[in-house]
Amino acid sequence: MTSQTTTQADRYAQSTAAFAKARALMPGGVSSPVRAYKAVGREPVTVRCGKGAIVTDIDGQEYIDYVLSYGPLILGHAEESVLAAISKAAGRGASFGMPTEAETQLAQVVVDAVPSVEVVRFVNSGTEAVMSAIRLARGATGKPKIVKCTGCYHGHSDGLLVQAGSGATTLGVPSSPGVPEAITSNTLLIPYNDLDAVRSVFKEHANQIACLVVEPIAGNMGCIPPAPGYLQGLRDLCDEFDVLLMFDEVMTGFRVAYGGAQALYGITPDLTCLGKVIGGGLPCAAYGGREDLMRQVSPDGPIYQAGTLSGNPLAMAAGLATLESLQEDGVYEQLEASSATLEAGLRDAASTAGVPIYLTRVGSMLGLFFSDSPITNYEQALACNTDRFAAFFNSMLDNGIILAPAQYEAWFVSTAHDETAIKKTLDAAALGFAAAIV
Ligand code: KE4
Repeated sequence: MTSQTTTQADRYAQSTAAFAKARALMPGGVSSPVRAYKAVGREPVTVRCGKGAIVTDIDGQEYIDYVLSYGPLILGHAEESVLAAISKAAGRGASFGMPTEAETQLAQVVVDAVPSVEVVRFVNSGTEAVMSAIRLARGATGKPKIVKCTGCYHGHSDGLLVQAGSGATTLGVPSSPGVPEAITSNTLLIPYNDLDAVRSVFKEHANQIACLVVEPIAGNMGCIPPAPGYLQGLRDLCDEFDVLLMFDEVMTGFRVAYGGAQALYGITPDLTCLGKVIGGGLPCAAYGGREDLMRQVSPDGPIYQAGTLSGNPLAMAAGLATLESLQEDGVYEQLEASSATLEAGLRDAASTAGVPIYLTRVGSMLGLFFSDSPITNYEQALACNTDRFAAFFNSMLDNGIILAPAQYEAWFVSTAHDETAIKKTLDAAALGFAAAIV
């Protein structure tokens, strides 16, 4: 029996029935594992629709949404200008497999916005963006190895499904069946926020490392900002050891600032991966960077990468409408103000309930850790009290607030999260922290 009482079971009756059907047909009943709610000990709600900051489940219950599709919906659900752009594009045809002006328009917006991007290629997911950018880094440098941080997630391509294995140099070993060790042996793992570890692995594998890929703000072990000087240190060490620096800004791009984390912190990588916000909720991602590197991508150069639906006109339209809205004066200031109010209120509510938390925030991206000590890397994140997180999550859901169902995800705020939504969230959080004292 799940953690729901009988009346709660009635509240979620349609979702429960729908999830049973889904489970019969799809692994875990979902199209992506985190959505199955395994980490919080209950069945997920099935969503009927969304509008602004609210999603409504098929039982008719409304929730203030901090998942926002794990980041893309920075303007909230079903935003009018995005809907209109998608509808207009759809009326002209869904896909052509031929150049369209919309791709060039969105490419121009990305190149103008993101400091490192001189040339850009659109793909369909963040996984595809990072996988392709790594192939480019290896092809351009002729070096086989890559370096990533434990706790950072860059999609599910084989070489990135690794965990620290045995061996002094933290050689990557597969974190999933089906991934050959021959592939993960080229992936080297280091802790996040540790420049000594970077220097050490660069020295040990000198001349073998094509790139270091990193989330400039880690968003897949909760939200963990870079330590002061960390990103500059990465830039300096990559220059010293002739390693390409790749920022995975799939989550942070256009989220924490219009130019992403690289604009916010003033550090320019050699390659950048984007996703989520640039598609406005439709499947769209991209990789880009220095022109001398990107011109090596097919058909300009020999490094192959392709995609039937890459640059899809509907996704381009949704992305263009979204990024155009983000160019308006005051948008990021509004996101900053509402997110800061949420942060302060969460701190107060946890303090009142006597629950130790470690709360992080960069712009409209937050991390709430049930921990009485700071969280700066994956090892520390793993030590969090996930039972308290689950209790908090379930209480929030039952009180009309829907969060990502795992301690190791971030909260996202949209321009649609107004004062009323934030206040309702904080009222629910007071109950949630009281429930979390387990
Ligand atoms: P996708 O392949 O899911 O579009 O992107 C992979 C990816 C790459 N890089 C970063 C920094 C990411 O955050 C992601 C995907 N983020 C997760 C959220 N933790 C997507 C949610 C999911 O897997 O369902």
